[in-house]
Amino acid sequence: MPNEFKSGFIAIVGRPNVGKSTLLNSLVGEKVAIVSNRPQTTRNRLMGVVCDEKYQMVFVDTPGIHKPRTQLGNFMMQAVQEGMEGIDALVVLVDVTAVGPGDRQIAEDMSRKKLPVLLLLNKIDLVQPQELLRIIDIFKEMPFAAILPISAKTGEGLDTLRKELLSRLPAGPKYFPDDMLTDQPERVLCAELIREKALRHLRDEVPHGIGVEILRMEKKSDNLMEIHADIYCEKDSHKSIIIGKHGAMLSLIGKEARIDIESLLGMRVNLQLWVKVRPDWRNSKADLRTLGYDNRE
Ligand SMILES: Nc1nc2c(ncn2[C@@H]2O[C@H](COP(=O)(O)OP(=O)(O)OP(=O)(O)O)[C@@H](O)[C@H]2O)c(=O)[nH]1
Ligand SMILES: [Mg+2]
Repeated sequence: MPNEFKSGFIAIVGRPNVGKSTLLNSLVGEKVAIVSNRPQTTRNRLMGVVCDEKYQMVFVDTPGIHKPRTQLGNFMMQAVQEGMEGIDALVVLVDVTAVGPGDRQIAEDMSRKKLPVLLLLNKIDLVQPQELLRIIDIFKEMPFAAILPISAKTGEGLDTLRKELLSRLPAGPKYFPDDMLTDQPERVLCAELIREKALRHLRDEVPHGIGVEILRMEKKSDNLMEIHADIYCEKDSHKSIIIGKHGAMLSLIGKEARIDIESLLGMRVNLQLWVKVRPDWRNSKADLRTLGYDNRE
């Protein structure tokens, strides 16, 4: 039946930093996932819902595929696996400015899955057409349902992507209400926005060891939310960097996070941040559980 409602779950996978979360946000039209130019920004799987009168596409963003070196890394890779369970289609992203053997291996493995798999060549706004042709050549023998050049950032190619996906989705129900954009609770979104600002301003090994725990969210009036959060880091030296000279770095992170959280919650926010040293928290079961990186459902 040509007019049947279509729906389905579509996982977004690929190496770290290729633009998976940027793509999710562009498709949803709102920021539901944090984005940074540091690899391993996304640590958990999360959903973004895209609706129309004819369809509902539920995109599942996943952490970048990498070799885990910590318990947190194991959790992230498990989130990738779980993100690919029960899906109707899969999109594999590569960054056209940085295609390596890891991308080839992932593309090869994913292209053989028994469901529609699309390869997205992302960040085409950064390369010349000649270079794009060379990259298409690398993947063209692999059994993808389609290979599409896109820019998650500018939106180029996303209409074609939606059409290609729609033509491959089954008839199905509306899984989520029209106004639901993501499965992430406000508390998690707030913690993520704080982490995003920390990633933006910190470098070297500091970003990887950052975790954010929301301790308390308390509505003080109709128009004011008070939020207390801890920023975890792994060493005293990292703590000094995060706090910065006379507290300048922490106050910058706090200010930027507060602006985003205010627009998310639609009210004024009083954001109180503390920095805590938690040596090796990425290998501590208790800390991972506190931060929501828990393998048990
Ligand atoms: N120029 C350009 N930059 C992009 C594009 N898509 C993503 N980026 C940038 O690439 C970086 C990584 O983007 P993310 O969306 O965080 O990548 P990711 O694949 O989710 O990364 P992980 O969560 O670490 O696996 C950010 O700096 C984005 O702004 C694009 O189409 N063009
Ligand atoms: Mg991401």
